[in-house]
Formats: sequence, structure tokens, C-alpha cells
Amino acid sequence: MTQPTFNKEELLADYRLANVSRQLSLLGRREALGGRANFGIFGDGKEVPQLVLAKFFKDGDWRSGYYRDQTFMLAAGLFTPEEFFAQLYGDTDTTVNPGTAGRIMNNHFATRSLDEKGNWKDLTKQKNSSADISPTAGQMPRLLGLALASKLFRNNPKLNPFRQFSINGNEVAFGMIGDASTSEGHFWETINAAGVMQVPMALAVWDDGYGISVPQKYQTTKQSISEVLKGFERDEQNQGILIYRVHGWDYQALYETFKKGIAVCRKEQVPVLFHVTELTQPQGHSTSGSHERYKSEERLAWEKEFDCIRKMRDWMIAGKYATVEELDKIEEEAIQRARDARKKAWAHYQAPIKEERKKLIETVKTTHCPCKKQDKIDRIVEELSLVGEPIRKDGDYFSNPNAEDVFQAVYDMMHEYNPNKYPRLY
Ligand SMILES: Cc1ncc(C[n+]2csc(CCOP(=O)(O)OP(=O)(O)O)c2C)c(N)n1
Repeated sequence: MTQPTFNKEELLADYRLANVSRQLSLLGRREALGGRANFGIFGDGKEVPQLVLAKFFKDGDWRSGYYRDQTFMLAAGLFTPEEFFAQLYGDTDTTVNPGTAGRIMNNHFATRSLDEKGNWKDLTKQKNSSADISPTAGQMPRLLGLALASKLFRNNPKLNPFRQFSINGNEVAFGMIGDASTSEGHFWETINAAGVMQVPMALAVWDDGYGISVPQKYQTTKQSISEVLKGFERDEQNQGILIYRVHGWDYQALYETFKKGIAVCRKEQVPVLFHVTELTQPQGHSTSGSHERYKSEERLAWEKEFDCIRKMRDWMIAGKYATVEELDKIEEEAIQRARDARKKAWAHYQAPIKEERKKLIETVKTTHCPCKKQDKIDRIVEELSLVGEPIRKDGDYFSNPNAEDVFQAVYDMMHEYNPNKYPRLY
């Protein structure tokens, strides 16, 4: 392999992005465990391969991936640290949370293909992501469809007028999937169909050795998806799939491998698969569990040592791309960048809730009820006004322990106001 010379500024920017993304994951977990978000699932441990892959993601290309892809999305310029928190809180404002508008699970990504008037945008002039779905491997059939579309655009002249969708089929459909999800039927059907149809599909398998708590030996034959896929591999006699295997902590090898694979995929419209191995999951699968309960001491120690960001740091220092001081400073700044984003996103999420609470309190205080529940109403309103950072749950009928009382009291008020329309319920 030829030695690529890397640009120092670009490497430093990449290192910054990797660290910002990591800090988002670390803070995100705390936000979920602290009650500000319902659930958290993040991209920590996959930062370096994702930001390198994003270098080859061009305007007109499509992504069909899953919940680990935050660094890819950040690197592609399709997602910001503020949006990370907005989607974590479930902010429904499309201006700050354009990807999900609070309507799909957090760390599920999407770009908008229509403008405000509902017309198609020119999708060849932007990077595109289809909307993620939660069933693991559910993104695979769609990935195939996106790749097939480019093949049809290249081969069918009748599609030429639709210039806002494709430039002669030069696009690549980028797919991402976790190693355990390759056990799903959708994965295998997609692989087989891609090999048969020869479409420009580039699929990265992020291999961290686990599917939640299930280790690979119970999940994948031979404990290696690229090993079992060998029968699908292209050879001198047969078309098939180009398969590359690369360590997820090796910046240089990732760069060379992705560059080569995506170039062939785009030019020849052939499917490629990158088996990206030796990845880690520093915080475990999601906020629903703790990986310390199912990973051995040795595995946990190995994960620290092979953390892709740590490896990138060592490599940059060894290659004299950066000094320890420069990298330390970037790490510090990344912590602050993530904190600032959290603060901004939380304030934005809180603003309408605080406004609603204010209106509710004003309404209740100015509407006196001559019924026996008035004391209760006053108490509940007092409690609500004391909540420092109100979230929807504080006013949620189902999760507020006083909800039934609130409902009854408000209903009593309505009954006294208009007994015919609101008859006694109890
Ligand atoms: C069809 C389906 N089955 C089960 C689940 C529950 N589930 C969510 S993530 C996951 C494990 C995925 O592991 P892997 O593919 O290795 O990805 P990783 O999270 O490790 O990156 C499972 C079983 C699901 N979301 N969808």
C-alpha cells in the first residue's frame, strides 16, 4: 500500500470531532440516567471509522444506517451537537431537531428530502440519509433499494429527466450495521440480492464483538461475518461482493481501505462490504444496562487499550502529526463544546414547557372553584410551580401520582360550571 500523507489540520479536526462525539455520548448517558431523557443509545467506540468513512460520502449519496452512526452524521455535516441533545430530549421543534422532530427514537437519523412547501429538493446537491428504524437490520432492504435506484438511473435513459435524484447513477448507498444484526434474515437477503444485481452498495459492519450482552460466539458462525461471507466474494470467474477487513482503531488502514472500496463501488457499481473489527463500546449497549455485568475484566481492560480514539491519539503522536499538548487541549475543548450544546438544547426544550406551566398556573389561580377540591388544586399547582426544571412527565396524567386527584378536581370544577354537559362521574 502507498503511504498517504495526511494533512495535519485535517487530522486535528478529525481528532476534535471524535472527541466531541465521545463527550456527547458520555453526557448523553448521564442525561438519560438523570431523568432528562427516557433512553439513551450512543455511538461511543465507533468514532474513528465513522469519521473516516464520511470522507468518502458525497453529495447525492445516501445513508441507510442505525443508532450508532452519530459520528458519521456529525462528520458528514448532517447533524450537530445541539441536535444530538434535542433528539435525546425529544424536542418536537423541527428547527432544532430536523432529523426526528421527536417522533422517532433517539440517535435515529434522517435528512429532509422535501422543502417547506412539500416539493422535492435537489437531492444530488446534498448528502442524504433515509430515516432510521429500530428493528435491527431493518435498514438493509432499503439500502439495497437505494443502491438499485442508482443502477437504474445509470442504465435507463427514460429516467434522465429526473435530475434532482441522480447524476447518471454516480451515487453510492452507504449502509451501516452492527455485527450481531448480521444474523437477521434481512441482512442475508440484502447481501445475496446485492451480489446478484451488482449495485453500488457500500456496507460497513461495525464489529464490537457483542449484540447487547450476547458475545459473538453465540451469534455468528466462526465468530466472523467476513469469514462466513467468503462464498459471496467476487473472484476472477464470478461476480459477487468485494469484501475488506480492517481494524476499527487504525486510522491509516481505514482511510486506505474505504478510499479504495468506495472508489470501485462508485465507478463499477459493485457491492462492497467492510468488516470493521476490534471496535469497542465504552459505555455498553444502552442506558438500559451496564456492560460491567457481562464483560470480563480482561475484555474491559482490552477495550480501554483498543479504544479507537486512544489509538488515534497514540498514532498521531508517534507519527509526529501532533504534540501531547495539542491533543490535550483539543480534548478539553471537546468537553466544553458538548457541555455548551447540552445547555443550549436543554434551554430550548424547556422554554415551551415553562411557558405552558406559567399559563396553567395563571389560569388556575384566576379561576376560583367553590368546591371541596380547591385546596388540592392549590397544593398541586404549588408543587408544579416549585419544580425547577419541569418536563412533560410533571404534568402527565399517567405518571403523576396526583394525576387522578388533579383530574377529579378539574372535572368537579367543570361539573359545577355546567352539570348537563359534565355529569357526575363518581
Ligand atoms: C428485530 C430486532 N430484534 C431485537 C432488537 C433488540 N436489539 C436492539 S439492538 C440489539 C443488538 C444489536 O447488536 P449489534 O448489531 O451488534 O449492534 P451494536 O448495538 O453492538 O452496535 C438488539 C438485539 C431489535 N431492535 N430489533
